[in-house]
Amino acid sequence: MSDLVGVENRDGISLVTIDNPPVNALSLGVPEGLAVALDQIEKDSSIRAAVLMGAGRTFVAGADIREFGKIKPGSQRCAGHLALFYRVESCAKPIVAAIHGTAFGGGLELAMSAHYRVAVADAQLGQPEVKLGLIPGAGGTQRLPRLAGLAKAVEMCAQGNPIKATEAHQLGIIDRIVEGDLLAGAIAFAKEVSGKPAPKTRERNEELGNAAENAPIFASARQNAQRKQRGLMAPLAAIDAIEAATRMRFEPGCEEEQRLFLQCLFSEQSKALIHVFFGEREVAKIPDVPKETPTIPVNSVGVVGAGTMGGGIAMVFANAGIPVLLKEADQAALDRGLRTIKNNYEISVSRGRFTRAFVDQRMKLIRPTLSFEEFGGVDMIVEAVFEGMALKKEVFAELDRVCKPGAILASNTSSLSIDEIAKATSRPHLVIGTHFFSPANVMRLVEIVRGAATSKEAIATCMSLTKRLGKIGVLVGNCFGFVGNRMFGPYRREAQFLVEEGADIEAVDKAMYEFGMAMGPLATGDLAGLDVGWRIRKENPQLFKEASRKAFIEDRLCELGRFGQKTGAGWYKYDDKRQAASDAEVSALISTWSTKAGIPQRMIAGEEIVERLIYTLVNEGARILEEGYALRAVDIDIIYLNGYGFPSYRGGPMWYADRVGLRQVLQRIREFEQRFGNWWKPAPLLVRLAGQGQTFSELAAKQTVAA
Ligand code: T1G
Ligand code: NAD
Repeated sequence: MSDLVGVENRDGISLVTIDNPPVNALSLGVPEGLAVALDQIEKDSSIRAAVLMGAGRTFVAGADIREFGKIKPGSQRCAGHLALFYRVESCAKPIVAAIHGTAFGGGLELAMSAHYRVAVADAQLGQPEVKLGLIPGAGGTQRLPRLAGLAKAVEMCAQGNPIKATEAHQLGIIDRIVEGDLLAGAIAFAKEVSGKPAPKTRERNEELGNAAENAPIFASARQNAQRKQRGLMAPLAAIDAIEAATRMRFEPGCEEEQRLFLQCLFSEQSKALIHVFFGEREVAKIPDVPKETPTIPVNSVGVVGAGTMGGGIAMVFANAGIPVLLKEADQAALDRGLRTIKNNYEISVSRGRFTRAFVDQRMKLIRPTLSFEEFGGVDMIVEAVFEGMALKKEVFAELDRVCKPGAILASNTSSLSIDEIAKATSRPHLVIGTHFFSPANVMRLVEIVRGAATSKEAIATCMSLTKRLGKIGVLVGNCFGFVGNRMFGPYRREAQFLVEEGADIEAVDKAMYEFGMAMGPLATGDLAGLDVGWRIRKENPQLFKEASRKAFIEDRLCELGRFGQKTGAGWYKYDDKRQAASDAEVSALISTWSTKAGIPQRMIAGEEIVERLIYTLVNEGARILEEGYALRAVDIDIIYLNGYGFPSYRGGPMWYADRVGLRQVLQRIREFEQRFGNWWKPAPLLVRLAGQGQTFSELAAKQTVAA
């Protein structure tokens, strides 16, 4: 008997407990233990029914994702779950799945193969496989539509979002919501149904509709997937599998599901998304800041500056139920900031994201002020005033004076040195960077910037706080532009070079959009504001003196006041609905200045555009890793997926390079260095890894980031 599955006889009810912490995944030994339990249930005449339950905090959270990498084409591993669940369903004695925590993926498939399901009200049920680039592979696409109906099954499998047990009860997936003790409730239920015929989900076809009524459901689901999950193959495969359930009997339907599942499993997309799944968990681990490091309680915060970022950051804290003191320089700016917050909330209510009551509550948590004197009681401050060192130091000196000794002082600076800012205070150990991304109330990423003196407590506090805010915190070192912007600068510079050499603005953006980026580099510049980079270039000429070539078009655009969407024109011109259109004036400006600079014009293929832009990210990422400003390559990947719209199904720039092959990437970079110039000098780490046939992913985590 596997020690991962326990069986005991409770007065004629067999209690089968899966005990495989932390999430009772169907790891090796669990299906085997379940098979033995089934033998006992079937053979033991004293057993009238059975209850299936997870030990600890959850039911089964799915197949063991770590095992997927070991599955080779032709292996029976996943078909194994299918066969086992068929046996569960075929058992003559009723089996009741008792659900708490999460029943996800193979966990929900197991529960649906049981004859009945009971759950506590706050349990969650879902088929999140598409988030791993997969589809349910153990009968989920065949059983879920039979229980929940077609439309809901398509939604759950194609989008991958969980539902609460209460909704699952209304849908007919769950037979009873158990108040109080789940085990007692499940055993009582099992006693009620023992001796009755055990209903098989696979025989329930009444919810499968007919071709005519189903066609619009599948059509709109496919449209939705192509629009909202652009480039992802798994959502479409999940829809195909569910459609098979409406066209075929159960068993051939499962075979079709298996075929589509294996297609996804062996795809590059799934490998990338599984890398992302574990990456999002890995970035929370900082080798020299162990998880037992004490944290500073944060139950109230102050935000200084209510502009583009300050307003969004105040909403993030209020949404998490943390009271916010929001300070501005003057009443007009404060009113403007509060108006923007209110408008953003109105948009969320109109889109059904928040209820009116929720928004009213949250607005009450945001208290405006014009005085620093009120900051004496707050646990943490996030500063988001204009990007200038002198002003930041002035503000931090004030905060250091008025805030209580243990309060953390964080800056949302996107490029300035945390160490320099900390010099304005008497508490450099409590000064840290919390670099949110615009719009702060939407973007999931927060770069947490470690200064030379920043304490482990301050780091641990900010890492756990970002999780509490529903964000992903990634620890980075204190170099110029930290990790994300340090890579993004050269990326956007290379985009300018491509345009200066003759590539169309639209062609550059289109190539990157088709590669999967949320937006092309030039359109992104217009969104963020071309003046932000212009001011940084003017204030930090030392940063660009090395490169033998300087991009010039954006400076020319800014000199004409074309800052992008905020001024109605940048690389593109914008109408009052911010719809972009190409602008002949810009094309003329480019050819004038490129001719003046003597840059030969040529047609540039999409492939070269993608390679030059992505390999720029990779090369700079390799330098950052080597210099120790990021702990792992996956940290860079998670930053780019959650802060810069890099396609998740490509895993991030460093993972992508690993999959292309570092030798191939290096060879192309060397060719670009030959053709274009020294800014393409390959990063020493890339040269070394390519030489040794290694990958970025194999690099061990650094102990800590460089300050
Ligand atoms: N397999 C292996 N490890 C897993 C795992 C899984 N399914 N789920 C979680 N872990 C690890 C995770 O890496 C972390 O490890 C620890 O458990 C705690 O997780 C056949 C094909 C359940 C909501 O997609 O969504 O079934 O970092 O930090 O925030 O058709 O984990 O501590 O070393 O996330 O409380 C489908 C994935 C699989 C669910 C808990 N199932 N898991 O969240 O903890 S495919 C999923 C989650 C499948 C079938 C198909 C969440 C959670 P470490 P955590 P949490
Ligand atoms: P912004 O110009 O929109 O807002 C700055 C606000 O600070 C203004 O409203 C101004 O009135 C206020 N302010 C100035 N002095 C003040 C003082 N003494 N007390 C209180 N308020 C004061 O700028 P932003 O885009 O929100 O940027 C703020 C910070 O966030 C900068 O450091 C910037 O680099 C960083 N950042 C910006 C973005 C972005 O995309 N805009 C993204 C990440 C980080």
